[in-house]
Amino acid sequence: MITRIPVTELEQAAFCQDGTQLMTKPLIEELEINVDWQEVPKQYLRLDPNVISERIFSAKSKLANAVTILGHHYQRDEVIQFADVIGDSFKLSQQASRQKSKWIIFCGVRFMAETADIVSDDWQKVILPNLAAGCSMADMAPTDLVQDSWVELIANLDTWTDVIPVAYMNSTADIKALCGRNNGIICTSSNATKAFKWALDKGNKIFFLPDQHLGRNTAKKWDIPDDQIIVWNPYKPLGGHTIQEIKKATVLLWQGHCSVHTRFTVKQVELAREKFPTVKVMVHPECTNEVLNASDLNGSTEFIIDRVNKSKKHSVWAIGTEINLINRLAKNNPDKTIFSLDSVICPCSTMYRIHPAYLLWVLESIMYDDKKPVNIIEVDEETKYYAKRALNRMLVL
Ligand code: CIZ
Repeated sequence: MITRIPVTELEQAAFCQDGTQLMTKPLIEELEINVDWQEVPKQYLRLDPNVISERIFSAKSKLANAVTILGHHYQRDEVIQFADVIGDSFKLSQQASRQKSKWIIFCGVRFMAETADIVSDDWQKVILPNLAAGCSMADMAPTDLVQDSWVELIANLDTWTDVIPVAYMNSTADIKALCGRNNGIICTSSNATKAFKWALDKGNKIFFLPDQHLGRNTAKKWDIPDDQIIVWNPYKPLGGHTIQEIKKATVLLWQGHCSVHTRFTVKQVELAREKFPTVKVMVHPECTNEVLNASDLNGSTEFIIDRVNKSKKHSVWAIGTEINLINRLAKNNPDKTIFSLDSVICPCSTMYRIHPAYLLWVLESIMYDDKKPVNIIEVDEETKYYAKRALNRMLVL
């Protein structure tokens, strides 16, 4: 059997390191890490990070209101310092639809820039600084495989409206559009519970993609029994199940995962508790169900930030999410002890590909000749139409 592992997944551990801080180096040195990088003009390769910062400040002030920079929480500080808005993918997309600038530079990953293009006006242009910044989870659900699985699934059910596709925001525009075409909806990690209720009011099954862990954790919040939650393996006929199993299932989970959040383990939770008896363990719902059960709290990126910021002085937090976000929380809350559950420093390798030199390159491209911008992300009209339909259903939840 041939399976396709996305290159973004194979390269996920590329930036992991033991015990040292992540430090931005000239791009040429970071390119030595052997992952897929987009080529940039040679003049950007050797620039010192301080020089890059000065030039970004200068380009940003010259472009003024023509440009908005959106920075995802998982970006490095050297990029975040230039963000006009910082947020999770949903908040940033909402912001994209409210901005009045022509150029929206999305420092995040491809599916986020696609969503920004879907919700922004036609005269606005969305730019992703490095086109190699995919998302390994979104890449685990490529259009052709999902489309074939969907056709196979509905062909084996009594009526196709029995099953409602629910896609996590962290999916490609094509997958969002598949939901829009087929009575489905989009959700984020903060409204997945409501989206499940919405879907089960309409049909009797959910086809959830691409993250099996968020799907399983959400199904469990609704007390859906284990034998009604199955994983759909797209490389096997009928996802690896019998027709009886499919008919019995309430939730079918696409076999995808987040490479950052699946690094966290129950053992790490136990070690944190041994070392700090008063610790509160908080994890993202893209972690496995075992890790969620071992933790004290779980929630979306915005939930994690809010809880830590509002917690008492001297509180101790072990957190299971992306390391740039955890480091920033620790820096902004010096009166608390905040650390990652995982002792290995392992940033999201696709987010980390937005080296500041790429941000400088795209800004200067607009500044010197705005007829020849680079790295525009454009979703075609039909995909936009259906993806928007699924996104709009989420907005009324
Ligand atoms: O969608 C996002 O921004 C991520 C990665 C997670 C979340 O909980 O917001």
